[in-house]
Amino acid sequence: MNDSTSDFKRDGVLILPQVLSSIRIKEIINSCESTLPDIVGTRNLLRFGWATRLAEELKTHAEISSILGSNSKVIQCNYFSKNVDNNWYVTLHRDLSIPVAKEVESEHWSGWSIKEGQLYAQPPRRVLESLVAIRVHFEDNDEDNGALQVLKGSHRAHSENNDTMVCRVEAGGAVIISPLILHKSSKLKSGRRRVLHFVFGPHHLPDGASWPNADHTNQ
Ligand SMILES: O=C(O)CCC(=O)C(=O)O
Repeated sequence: MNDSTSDFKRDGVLILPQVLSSIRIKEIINSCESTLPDIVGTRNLLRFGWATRLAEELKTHAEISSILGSNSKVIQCNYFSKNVDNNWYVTLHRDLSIPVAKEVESEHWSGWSIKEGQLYAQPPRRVLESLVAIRVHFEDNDEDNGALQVLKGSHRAHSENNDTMVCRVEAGGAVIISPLILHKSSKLKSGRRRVLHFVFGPHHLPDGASWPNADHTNQ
C-alpha cells in the first residue's frame, strides 16, 4: 500500500492536486453545461457517456487506482453547482444510501427511498466501508466558496476527537472521501463551486441486491 492509500484509509479523506488538466476540465465543463443547463444538483449522471468515460479516466490515475483497487465499479455520479444565486449549506452527515435495482427482503438493508426516480437504500455497513467518493473540482475551492469540511478519521467505527479539515483544492484537483466520513459544507460567500461527485464500489452487493443498470448514452 503506498503512502497516499494508507493516509486515505487512516483519515477517510485525501486531497489530490492536478488530477485533470485545465484543458480536460474545460471539456468536462462544456459537456456538463450542454447536458445539464441551469442544474443546481443532480445525482444520476451515469446516464451520460461523458460521465462514465471520466470515471474510467479517473481509475487510470496512479493514486486513485491504488485507492480503488483493481476491481471497482462506478456506481453513482452527482453534480453540485453552488453559486450566490443557488447557495446552500449541509450539516454534518454521512452518506448512507446507495442506488439499487430493486428492493430486497433483508434485515440488513433499510431506508428504502426514491430520489430522482431511482431507488436508494442503506446497505450493511461493510458495503459502505468499501465505497470511495471522488470529487472532481471545476474551480479552486476554499472556505470562501463553500468547501467541504470533514472530521478526519470519523469514517472508522470507533473514532473520537476528530479534527475538522477544510478540503481546500485547486481546479482540476480531487477530494477523495469515504462516504462514511462526517462531512458538511457552508454557503459560499462569493464566486461559484462546481463539483462532480463520483462514487465507486464493488461489482456485487450482498443479500441478493444489485446495482441499477445504467442507461448509458453517448453524449
Ligand atoms: O458538496 C457539498 O456541498 C455537500 C455534498 C454532500 O454533502 C454530500 O455529497 O453528501
